[in-house]
This record gives sequence, C-alpha cells and structure tokens, in this order.
Amino acid sequence: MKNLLYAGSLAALCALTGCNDDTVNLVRLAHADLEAKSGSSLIGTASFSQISGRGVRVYIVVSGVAPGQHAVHLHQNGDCSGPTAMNAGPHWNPTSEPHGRRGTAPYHRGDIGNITVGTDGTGVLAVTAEDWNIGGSDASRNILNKALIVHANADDYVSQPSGNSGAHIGCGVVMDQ
Ligand SMILES: [Cu+2]
Ligand SMILES: [Zn+2]
Repeated sequence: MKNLLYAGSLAALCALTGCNDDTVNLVRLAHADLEAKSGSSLIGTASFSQISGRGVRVYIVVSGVAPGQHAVHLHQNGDCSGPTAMNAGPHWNPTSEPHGRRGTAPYHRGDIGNITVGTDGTGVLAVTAEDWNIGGSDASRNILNKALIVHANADDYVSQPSGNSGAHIGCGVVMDQ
C-alpha cells in the first residue's frame, strides 16, 4: 500500500484516467542511482513515477559528464557489475523490434533518447514512456530490474543494434521506490 501515495484521491484519479488492472499501482515510484563506468566521473540519478493509465515519467539528472549529447537506454539485465557494465546486456527489447527513436516506430522498449549535457557537465532529460509500468504483471512493460545506461556518445537512432552510442559511462539498476 506504500505506493498508493494519493489513496485519498483514488476516485478522482480513476475518473480522470480510468481504473484498470494497474489500479493497485495507481501511483508508484522507482529510481536508479547511477554509478560511474568506463573510467568516467559521472554522478547521476533517474527517478521514475507511474500514474496508472499514463505510463511512466522518467527524470534523469547527470553531472561530471563531457558536454554534448549522450544516449540513454534501459538495457535488459539489472546488472551494473564490472568496470564497463557490459553485463547489462543489450537494449531491453521484449517486442523484438529494431533499435530506433522513441515515438517513431520501430524502436526498442528500452530506447529513451539523448541527454544534452552543457558546458558545466550537467544535463537533465525528462521522458514519458506510455509503454512502461513499474512492477506490473506484464514483463514486457515492467521496468524494474532493468539497467539504465548512459553512453559516451550520442544515439544516432539508426545504427543497429544500439545507435552507435559508444561506451557505458554510467549505470544504475531500476529499483522499487
Ligand atoms: Cu544503451
Ligand atoms: Zn535500442
């Protein structure tokens, strides 16, 4: 019940969004604390919030990163071990589609986009993924225990299988709350 943060507003939210099999997860939170990889100085976090019927909103904040664009994806294994986080495996792709740009089919369910880092080394990215949920019974939508990876280079949204985005400079496992 800890995830029903606004239980008092349940009826109102159901009226807005409709209540379905995710109603028990009407409002649910998750996070990933990013650790530096591949010799980077990255510090960062990702915060996920789900509202039933509206998918998941993710806010990603990084610092200590080279200015420019950096690809961000969910990779299939919640495993950030090792100096380069290669155990995270390929992009999360439960629908067996090619890599691409979120919102412009086809794309991997783990494809998020590029985060723009300024000259001060910080960047923020906010994305809503309507095809995700947090802790739901459908494994093809549940983002818990996936690895959020920040890359050394930009995602070109075209190259297979991962947008030619280079080394893993940050990694964090998506965890409940
Ligand atoms: Cu990636
Ligand atoms: Zn991809």
